[in-house]
Amino acid sequence: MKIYAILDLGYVPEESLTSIATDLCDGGAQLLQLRAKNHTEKQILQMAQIVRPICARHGIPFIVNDYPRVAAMVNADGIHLGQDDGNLDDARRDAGNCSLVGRSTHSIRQAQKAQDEGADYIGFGPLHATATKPGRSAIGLQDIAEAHRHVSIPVYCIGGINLQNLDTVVCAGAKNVVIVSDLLQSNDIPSYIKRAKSILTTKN
Ligand code: TZP
Ligand code: MG
Repeated sequence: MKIYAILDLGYVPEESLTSIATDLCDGGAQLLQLRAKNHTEKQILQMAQIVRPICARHGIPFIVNDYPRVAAMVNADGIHLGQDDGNLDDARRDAGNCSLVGRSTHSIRQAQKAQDEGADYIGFGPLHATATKPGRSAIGLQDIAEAHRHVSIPVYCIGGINLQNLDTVVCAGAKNVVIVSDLLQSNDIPSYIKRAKSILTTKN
C-alpha cells in the first residue's frame, strides 16, 4: 500500500520545487516522480538535479517522467513512460539501467502488455477524468480488481483521486495510489499524506 506523489510542474512553481519536494518526502510519499509537460529537457534536468538529492536523503525512489537521458544524468531510480513513449528496454538502457521502469496503462489489456514488456510497475487510470491529464477519458473503478488479478507487478491507481473518494477507490480493489493535483494543492502536504495513508491501510 503505497502513495506515489508526482511533482507536476503544472501545479508546482519552479521556485517552490525544493520546499514541496521536501514536504512530500517528509510527509511520507513512497515514490516521487518529476513530471513537466511544458518545459525543455534542459530545464527538466535542472529541476531533476534539485529533486534527486532530496529523495536520496529520504531514501525515496526518484522517477523521471518521459526523459530517460535526464534520469541517467541524475542517477534516478526510475523512468516513467506513457503508451506512446516507446520501448521499455530502450528506456531502461537510456536511463542508465535504472531499477524502476513504469508504464501508464488505461485498460487491463495494456496492463498485461506492460508487464509482459518488462515494466516494474504500472499506472492504471485515469479512474476519474482529471485536468492533470486532459483529453484522456475516465476508465472508472470497475476494472481495478480485475487488473490486479491479471498482473503481479505493483498497480498504482491514478486519476482524480482525492481524500474524499479514496475509500471508494480502495474498496474497488486499489492497493497503491497516485495523487497529484489534490495533494499538491493542499495547504498541509504532510498531514494530507498521513490521512491518505490511514485510509489506504484501514480499508486494505
Ligand atoms: N495519468 C493518468 S491520470 C494522470 C496521469 C499522469 C493525472 C493524475 O493527476 P490527478 O491530479 O491526481 O488527477
Ligand atoms: Mg510520457
